[in-house]
Amino acid sequence: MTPFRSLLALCLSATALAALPAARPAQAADPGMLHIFNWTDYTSPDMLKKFTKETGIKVTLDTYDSNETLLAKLKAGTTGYDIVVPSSDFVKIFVSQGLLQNADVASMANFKNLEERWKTRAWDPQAEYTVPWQWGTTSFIYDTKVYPGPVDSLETLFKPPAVFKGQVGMFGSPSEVINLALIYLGKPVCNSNPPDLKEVNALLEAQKPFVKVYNSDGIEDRMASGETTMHEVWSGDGERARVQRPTLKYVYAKEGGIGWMDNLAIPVGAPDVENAKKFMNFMMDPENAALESDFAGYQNAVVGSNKFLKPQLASAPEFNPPADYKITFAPGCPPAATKDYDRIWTLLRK
Ligand code: SPD
Repeated sequence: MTPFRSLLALCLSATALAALPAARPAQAADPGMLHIFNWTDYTSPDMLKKFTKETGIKVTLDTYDSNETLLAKLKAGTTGYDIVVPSSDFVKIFVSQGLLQNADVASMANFKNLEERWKTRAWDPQAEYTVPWQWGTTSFIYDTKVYPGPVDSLETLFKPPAVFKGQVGMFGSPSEVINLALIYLGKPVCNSNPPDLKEVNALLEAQKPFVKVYNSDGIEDRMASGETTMHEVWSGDGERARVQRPTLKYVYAKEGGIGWMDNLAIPVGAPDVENAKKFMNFMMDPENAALESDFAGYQNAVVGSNKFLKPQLASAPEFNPPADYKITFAPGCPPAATKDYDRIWTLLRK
């Protein structure tokens, strides 16, 4: 981990999800403050400093590990957060449960800076609730020193060679693990077809002896230190791990992978909606979006940001999927599929 990132990790360890109170106490608007709740290792300290310098608004940051965790927190009641960052496949679930505010994003001054293809998105067709944050792909990374390969299939992750016994990391949330398993099996994602889910169940149970940990946090450290030698991963976290351990390789599998976009949104009950909107608008500026991409390792949706990127990221393989790579953007799973996923997950984690 670079000194820059270890500093952030140090700050975040104090706010790791396990140590979080169930919710920040509900509070009146705290003038000059913005409370952000975002995924772990996903918020550029330089970008936050610039935001505070330009607006005078101070920022607090707490972190979480999955959409499921964020959903549970928001459902439990007012959290005291002004900004949360749900993924594309969860935005509609949050909106349908009345957990997000309409922020009229399309009317914001910097909205014009978004790439045309991201101005409206399937999960927010009128650009009301969300601003694109970062997008990337989900696949896996492995250490070529441990297993020379070649590797071109998700089979290596789900039916690992013997050398990976007890060495594999998988994400810690049902939607992320089961949707990728369905891609490997050539089945539709968000699937509640019993025979398909039976196959998924068998696949994951057979993979289990190879799995050391189901955890979406700490992947970069585990892979950089060699604690795990293969891991399900998001592309940017894979890039960050590979920079530290150059023998790691992110796989663009022949079966394809999952695509997603994480999105800034304002939860119902946010203490300071105006500060939240200022932050949303700030993130649609090319230089600010590039600062964030440089830190996290993912693409953003802002035209003109690429010229501000570090060359190391701009040319990274994890940042540049091959043109013919099949990327499936998962839709929000219907309640029936979510229930089935939870059942498979509970059995797996016993
Ligand atoms: N380091 C955190 C990266 C967060 C990525 N979110 C991806 C969600 C995909 N469902």
